[in-house]
Amino acid sequence: MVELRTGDVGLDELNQAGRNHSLPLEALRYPITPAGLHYLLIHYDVPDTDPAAWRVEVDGHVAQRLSLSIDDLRSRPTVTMPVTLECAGNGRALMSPRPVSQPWLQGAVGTAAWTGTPLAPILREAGLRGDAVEVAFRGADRGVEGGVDQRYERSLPLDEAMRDEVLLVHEMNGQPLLPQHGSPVRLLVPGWYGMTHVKWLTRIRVLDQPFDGYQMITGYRLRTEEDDPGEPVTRIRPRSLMIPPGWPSFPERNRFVNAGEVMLRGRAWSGRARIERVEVSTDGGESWQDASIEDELGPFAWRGWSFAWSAEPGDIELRCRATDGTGESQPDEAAWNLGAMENNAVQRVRVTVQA
Ligand SMILES: Nc1nc2c(c(=O)[nH]1)N[C@H]1C(S)=C(S)[C@@H](COP(=O)(O)O)O[C@H]1N2
Ligand SMILES: [Mo]
Repeated sequence: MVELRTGDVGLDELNQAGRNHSLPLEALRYPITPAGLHYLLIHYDVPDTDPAAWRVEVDGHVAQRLSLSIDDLRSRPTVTMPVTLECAGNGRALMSPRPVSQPWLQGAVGTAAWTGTPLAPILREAGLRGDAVEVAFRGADRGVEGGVDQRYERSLPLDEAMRDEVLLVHEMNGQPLLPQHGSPVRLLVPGWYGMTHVKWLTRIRVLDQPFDGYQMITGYRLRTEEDDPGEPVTRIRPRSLMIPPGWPSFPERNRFVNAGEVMLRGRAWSGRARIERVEVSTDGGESWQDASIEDELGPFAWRGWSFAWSAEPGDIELRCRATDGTGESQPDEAAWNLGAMENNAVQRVRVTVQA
């Protein structure tokens, strides 16, 4: 049973919010998010890990099992890629009712330069058996979720696992992974929502049938009723965010700017196709104008955008909206589901413009 709530967040949600922080939106100014400002989501506890003794076991429907140390992974061909990660639950706290979970506003996103080695050659080395259909990835962390005692574990269909950009990463922004981001090694699946990028990776299992673990079958499904099997959450939907302009009040975080030209800036991303367009509304969604967009940092990373706003005195609601190459745009209101996932509704920022 999913417990749904409306109204204020409770102490259980506050505990999650304190453990798992979002990107402060002003940090959208950095093309590569400094590691300490990157959002964080850990379902259970950060496990106690020892990089020197670490092994990643590759087994299941393979010709030959492998057991890889961190040095083994480091000595393999190395790739560094800027990749935007976003939690599938981003925006959850703005939905009503919401499930008791991590109560994100909108900052569950970040872009890091990840360094690691491609997964596909490792699977080829192990020798995929003809009956292989999926690959499951297990983390070292253990917890009870939905009444199920588990290790955090997610799977990918074989063709997704074999894509060139799927990496086993051991560095973030040129530094060994921090404990909270999956030290010593995590999976990176560019384009997919955050839950796919399994941290503290201990085991890679090749399966001859779809994996039926909790995080695949119960968690990360789009359902509107409990007994509906639902669609799986996969790739990131288009979204844009702006750096809230001006200065905030404390603690309400109301915002103020001076009248005159204000340069609005932000980032836009999608895991489905290239971002093609970003629009801005400075009149609460009545009218929209195109922002200028910068080149992307890479095929799986966000694009910067900017828009020169002539701010006139008054109380204003700003909005921004991204469209990707599939033609999908952000909706004004998010479609509701039990897990409050894939909320990519347009951001609204209220600003008082002072004369
Ligand atoms: N082992 C493990 N991997 C995990 C998680 C977890 O709780 N345990 N959380 C997932 C979720 S839901 C997200 S959104 C991302 C967050 O990655 P980050 O904390 O490095 O930003 O990690 C994913 N990988
Ligand atoms: Mo997530």
